Amino acid sequence: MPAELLGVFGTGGVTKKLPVPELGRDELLQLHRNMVRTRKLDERGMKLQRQGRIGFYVPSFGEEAAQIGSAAALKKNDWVSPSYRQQGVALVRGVNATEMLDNCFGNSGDAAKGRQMPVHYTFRSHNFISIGSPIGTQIAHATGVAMAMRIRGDANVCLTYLGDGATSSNDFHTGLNFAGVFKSPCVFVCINNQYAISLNVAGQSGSTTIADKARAYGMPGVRVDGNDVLAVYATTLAAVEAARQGDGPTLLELFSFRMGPHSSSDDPSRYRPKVEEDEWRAKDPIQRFEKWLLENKHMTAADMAAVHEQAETEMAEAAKLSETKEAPSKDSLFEDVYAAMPASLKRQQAALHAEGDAHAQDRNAAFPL
Ligand SMILES: Cc1ncc(C[n+]2csc(CCOP(=O)(O)OP(=O)(O)O)c2C)c(N)n1
Repeated sequence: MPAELLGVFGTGGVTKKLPVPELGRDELLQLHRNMVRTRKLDERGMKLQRQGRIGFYVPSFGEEAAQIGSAAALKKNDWVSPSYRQQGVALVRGVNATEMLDNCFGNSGDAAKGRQMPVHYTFRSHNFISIGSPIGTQIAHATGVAMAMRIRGDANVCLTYLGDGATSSNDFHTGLNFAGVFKSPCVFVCINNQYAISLNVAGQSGSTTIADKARAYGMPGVRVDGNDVLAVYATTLAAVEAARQGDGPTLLELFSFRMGPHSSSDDPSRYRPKVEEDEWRAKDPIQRFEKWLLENKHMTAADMAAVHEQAETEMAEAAKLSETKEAPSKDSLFEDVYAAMPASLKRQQAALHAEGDAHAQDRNAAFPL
């Protein structure tokens, strides 16, 4: 029998209802605030790209509940091994929007010193591992990180994010197989947004659900309404605590939908029926949570409007600040590889300086994606 679909709100095809998790009002409001901040950051990122001010962006529209609910279940010392659609997770980990947009601008504030693609963040002090573009590599990294923590005797968990497409990668098998055998304290969170760029999940997997795949690796597979932030929080917390107590890994499938394009280079109208998009727009995770918050009298409509306005201002100001920062220095090109720079690199560095501003006009060349 395929895995049940769990939910707290009880709509959206849920087959098993969960109790409301024990969260105080401040925690509920924090979940809401971070979901709205994620939406506003994505809107800002897309606008910056459309205006030609950054080269590329990857929005996570529709996946706010999946990101915020799962990340909220982690403790400060836990680790995250993310995919490239996890800006909401970074916000929950305490990264500020300017730090993220610094990466998108590739400026001197960027932790990756402008050497990465936009939206490929790395935040060591927030236990947020560098994002890599090759699909699935973060899964095997997470298993290894979790195993290393266990060998060191830390009571920490590593949570990794992957898309439905990533379940076809070699690293999915490698990571889940190893974790299943050695009981790594790891949680595999698959945000099933139903598309790997243009390929629908049915073209990706012969399995009825992604959660069902867990059985083959000897771990629980849990399928959750990924647009229900309370269900995501409750199920992730249970999986994280099981891993922390030595009970081994879990595969969570957060069933959701990518409401926007795959990236700023994509046009989903070429491969996705509009009726499907309309159907999922009606299940917008922010609107669903807001409905619940209103019904349960945790917030008023005016409170919500204020949160949206603050988040809008926060992201506009972050973008303004990032855009004023200078590019990384030319000398940073030569840093971080050798403790003592070899003579060959010193010659190249001198040659670069001798060129002066000869290639200044190339600086604003269009990004190739
Ligand atoms: C190994 C590898 N193959 C192909 C690609 C090109 N690619 C980039 S994103 C993507 C789709 C991934 O889909 P999914 O894992 O479902 O995640 P989503 O983008 O939906 O969040 C592909 C095929 C890649 N980056 N790496």
